[in-house]
Amino acid sequence: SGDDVPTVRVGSKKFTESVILGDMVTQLARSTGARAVHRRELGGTTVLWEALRRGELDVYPEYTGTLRQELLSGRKLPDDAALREALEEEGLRLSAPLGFNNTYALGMKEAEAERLGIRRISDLLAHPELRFGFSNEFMDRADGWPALRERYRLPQRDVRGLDHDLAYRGLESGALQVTDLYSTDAEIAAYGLRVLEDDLHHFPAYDAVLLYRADLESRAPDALAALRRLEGRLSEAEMVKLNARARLERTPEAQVAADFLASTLGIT
Ligand code: PBE
Repeated sequence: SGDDVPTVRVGSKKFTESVILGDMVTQLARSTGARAVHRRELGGTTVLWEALRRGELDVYPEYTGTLRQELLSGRKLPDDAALREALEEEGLRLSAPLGFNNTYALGMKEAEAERLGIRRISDLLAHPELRFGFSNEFMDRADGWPALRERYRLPQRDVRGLDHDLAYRGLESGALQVTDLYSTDAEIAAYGLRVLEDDLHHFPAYDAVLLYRADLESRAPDALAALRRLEGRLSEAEMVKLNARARLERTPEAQVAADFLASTLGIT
């Protein structure tokens, strides 16, 4: 009967890549006959994490570095086994990595970085006058601006928070000179930005994974198996291309997701 059809509740964060991945998950779940709802752009990292823990969501795309440095930053997690164990205590599990790392990085317009001789984050020490603009979440996170400033002893004081999607236009107009990039953003190449070397290795790896409630394994095993077909299937180059279709060509995320599933996994 229809009552046997499980419902999978999917979430995504407020940025394009997260929505594309959420749409892939939603479509994969539906391909097994499950019902799936996608709460798109539900909020920032903490909002998604809390909704999952409260049982309002079953699954959302997350990043290993975000789990380690932000969500579980109070705990000692020397390796992946320790990370999985800490999540298990919350009733949560991880897929294997999807295949790409989306790290934070600092970026500047190529010509300006060249003129000022800036290649590494350490080079910013010699330019206290630069105008910084960081995504709101980066301003607050345990791996974000306060820790980065301390690690590199950065002297800049003209630092503001903004919506990540506005940062690229801010660089274009000159309102900002330095911003946090997400390394799979299509704008990095499109706007000709220089990604500064993280020479003190402040940022960890942010491998994309699916974070899900352990009870999904008994409640919707077929849907979960379908989602896990994304494991190891998304290279960094592929993810940049998908982000470019959505952000630069304005193709709806659901269409980008559907085209990827059709061409890579033969799911229509
Ligand atoms: N990231 C880098 C962040 C945003 C940019 C993908 C690791 C995150 O969503 O956790």
